[in-house]
Amino acid sequence: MLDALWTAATRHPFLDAVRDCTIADTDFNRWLAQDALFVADLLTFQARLLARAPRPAQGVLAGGSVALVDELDWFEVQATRRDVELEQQALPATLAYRELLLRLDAMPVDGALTGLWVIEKVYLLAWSSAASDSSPLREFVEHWTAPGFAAYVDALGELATPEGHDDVVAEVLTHEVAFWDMALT
Ligand code: HMH
Repeated sequence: MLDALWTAATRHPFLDAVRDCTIADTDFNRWLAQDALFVADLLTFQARLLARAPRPAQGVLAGGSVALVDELDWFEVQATRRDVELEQQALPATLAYRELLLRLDAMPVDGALTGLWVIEKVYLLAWSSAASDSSPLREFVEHWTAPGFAAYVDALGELATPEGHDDVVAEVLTHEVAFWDMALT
C-alpha cells in the first residue's frame, strides 16, 4: 500500500513528460506557480517546527529553512525567465496540501518531522525520475537531485520515524500525487 503510493508520487506522467521534453509550457508553468505557493507554506510550517524541535534537530531545520528562503528567490528568477506571474490563486490541491501542513503543525514533533522528511524525500526521488541529459528543464531536475539536497534529505531521515507513522507517510504521498495531477490538468 505505501510502496504503491511512493511509486505513484515519484513516477508520474508529469515527470515522464519533463524527462521526454513533451511537457506543455502551460502545464509546467502551472506547476511552477503552485509550487512557489507550496514552498511559502512549507517555510511557514518548517519555521514553526524549528521553534518546537529538540536540540539535535535544530541545525538541520534551521539550514533547511534558509534553503527554502533561497528557493523562493530561485522561483522568482525562474518565473521571470519563463514570464510566469507568481501572484496566483492557490488551486485546490495546493490548498489541500496547506491544510495538511497545518495538521502536521498541530501534531507532536516526531510526526511532523516524519512528514517533513517524506515531503523532501519524495521530491528527490520524483525529480531523479525526470532526469535526462538534454532536457531544457534540466535546471529543475538538478535543483532537486543536487548532492546538497540529497544530504539534507538524509539528515531529515535521521530525525524521522516513519515506522510509527504510516498514516502521515500515506497522507503526504497522497497529496504529492494530487499535486502532480493538478499540474497536468
Ligand atoms: C509539492 N512537494 C512539493 N513541492 C516541493 N517543492 C517539495 C515537495 C519539496 O520541497
